[in-house]
Amino acid sequence: MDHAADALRTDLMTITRYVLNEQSKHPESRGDFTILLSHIVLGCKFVCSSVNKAGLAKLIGLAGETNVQGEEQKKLDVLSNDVFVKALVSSGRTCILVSEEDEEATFVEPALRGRYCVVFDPLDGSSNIDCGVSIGTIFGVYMVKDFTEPTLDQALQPGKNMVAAGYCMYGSSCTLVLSTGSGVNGFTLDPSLGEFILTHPDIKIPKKGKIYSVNEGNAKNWDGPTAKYVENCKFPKEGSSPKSLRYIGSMVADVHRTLLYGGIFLYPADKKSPSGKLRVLYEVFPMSFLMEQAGGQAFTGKERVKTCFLPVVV
Ligand code: AFP
Repeated sequence: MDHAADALRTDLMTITRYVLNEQSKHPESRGDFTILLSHIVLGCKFVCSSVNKAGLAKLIGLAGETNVQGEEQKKLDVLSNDVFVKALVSSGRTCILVSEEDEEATFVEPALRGRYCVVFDPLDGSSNIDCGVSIGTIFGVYMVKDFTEPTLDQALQPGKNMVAAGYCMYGSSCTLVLSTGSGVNGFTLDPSLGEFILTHPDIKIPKKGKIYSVNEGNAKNWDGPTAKYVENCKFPKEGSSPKSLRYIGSMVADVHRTLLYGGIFLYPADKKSPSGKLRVLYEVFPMSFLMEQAGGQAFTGKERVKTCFLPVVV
């Protein structure tokens, strides 16, 4: 990339401009998705700013703690959930929200209902917050046929029915990766402009990768084929080089690296977690959507993730 030319670039493709361009390709579109996305983007900016300030503001403390002003503090993941729920409800384009932080789905009040159901993990990788490692928000969007009377089964749809998915990674930079079903694009937040700018157009996962990514601490509980696969990454047949191991423990960061550098990320089911640890609806389905849109694959080990309900490997 020519950084000098980049610095002089004045014709910026912001995420809003990008989505409006896409919208204009569908004359029947009423702009609902554009509005929904602008509210998701607002949530991402808010959480990014909170993550950046977390150390200073002591947002990383336990929920229920009080700060020096005697105000109750919210843990970062609780705060992020509040931010996204409010942003999504106020968009007027959602009818059901399913969040990793809430035990029950949120049914939006009738006056604010719209035709989308959003499933999301507001702050995934939260065990990494206290040490400043990359974390992220993951989201998937379904369309609901009859949004006047939404029911829970409209949120419990297979991944293949998703109409859009993405994640925002809060790392050394803040990057929002999005697919609306025709490829994957990455946008980086320019803090001076407060805008996400298209920096990674049409992401395609490299055909071959030299990295495998897995929590090997679980190896003693893996089944035979999984153990054999990982063994082969380390001790390949004569003539091939071993793969490198990279594991962050924050799915957004591990998937982001896999999308850009190639390779495999897996969280296999094991004796301790027979259905795997990753949450199907708001972790595995959105990431599988993105992987496939970027030319990659997502498997449970037995079948394509997007057509099933119990995936264990991405
Ligand atoms: P937390 O949000 O509890 O940190 O979980 C993160 C996560 O769901 C996913 O982002 C990681 O890939 C995975 O769990 C890490 O799990 P291990 O810590 O068991 O490796």
